[in-house]
Amino acid sequence: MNDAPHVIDLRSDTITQPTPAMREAIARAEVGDDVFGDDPTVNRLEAETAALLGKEAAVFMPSGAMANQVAVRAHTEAGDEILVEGSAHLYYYESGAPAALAGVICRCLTGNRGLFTAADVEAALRPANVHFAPTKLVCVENTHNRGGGSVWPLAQIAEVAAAARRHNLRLHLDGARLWNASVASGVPERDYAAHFDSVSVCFSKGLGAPVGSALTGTREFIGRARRFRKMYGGGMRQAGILAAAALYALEHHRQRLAEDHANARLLAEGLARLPGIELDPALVETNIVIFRVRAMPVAQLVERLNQRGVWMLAAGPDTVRAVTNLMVTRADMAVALAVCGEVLGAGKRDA
Ligand code: TLP
Repeated sequence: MNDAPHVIDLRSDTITQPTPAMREAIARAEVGDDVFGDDPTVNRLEAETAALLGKEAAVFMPSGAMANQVAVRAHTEAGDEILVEGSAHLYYYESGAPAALAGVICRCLTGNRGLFTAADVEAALRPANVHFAPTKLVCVENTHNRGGGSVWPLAQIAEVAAAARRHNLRLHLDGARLWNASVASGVPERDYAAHFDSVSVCFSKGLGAPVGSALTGTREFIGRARRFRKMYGGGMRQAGILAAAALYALEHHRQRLAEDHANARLLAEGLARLPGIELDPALVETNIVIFRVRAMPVAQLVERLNQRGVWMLAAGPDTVRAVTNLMVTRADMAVALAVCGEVLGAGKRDA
């Protein structure tokens, strides 16, 4: 029996656990040694992911970070420069991997909620000259995590891509939450993907698979990526166990992301009404809510919420992030808001 108190876990959509039906799909998975290319379930997942994104090929990866870093490695040579927004996951949260693993330098663009423009790309470029690291790659993140789950307008992506092409730059999309962008905007994943040479996607965030991502691109690029996946220690064996969960998630959990988005909006609207919180709910487009806290130190708020079973994470010195996901319901949003109200009210009395 499980007597643990009900926790409303909004730390991330990575906390999602496989549902009973997903566990059944895992149990039934046919497997083989994927390093030999023998795993039928991995092969099916790769084919379906590539088709969904309109790409020639895909390779299954253990994590989103590996998918991004293999992409950077496969697009560049040591000493190259890549253009990336300054709070993009690939730069901000991946342990310095572009420098450590690919030997590239990151030139950071300043985005608006993570989104930058073609003019930002143009302004960052320098003429070919022995003094400068050659710029090779532009990286985009959609939705943008630290941007608050922001969705790129397709036209803005097209302009950025056109600028990159004018200067012979390649383009990579960190589409860890591309599914959320598509559900929110109605733009199919493949329409976003069409502007990029490579796209990484995650099955283990909002889609709810326990593990797994994919990198997609041309057959030739994915062949090269497979070598770096192996080099980075990401060659997996009977990975069909994981691919089965990802296939199940692709089929059954994409459309339900709309529920996560509605819950996030509900949470944001309630939070915006609380004292000492700064947030524009109209900016909450998907499942990520980032808000500024004026009422008390962020660490104190997070700690007090945590003690009452509402789990969120500090996103910066005065910001908190809440991510709606498969494990929380609309009713949980009301409970979370009531708890936030109590904690912030108490904070005011303590002051
Ligand atoms: N994001 C995690 C943390 O690492 C911050 C989260 O809780 O949101 N791209 C994007 C846009 C991501 O948000 C993440 C994970 C990744 C890549 C990396 O995926 P994993 O964790 O599978 O390596």
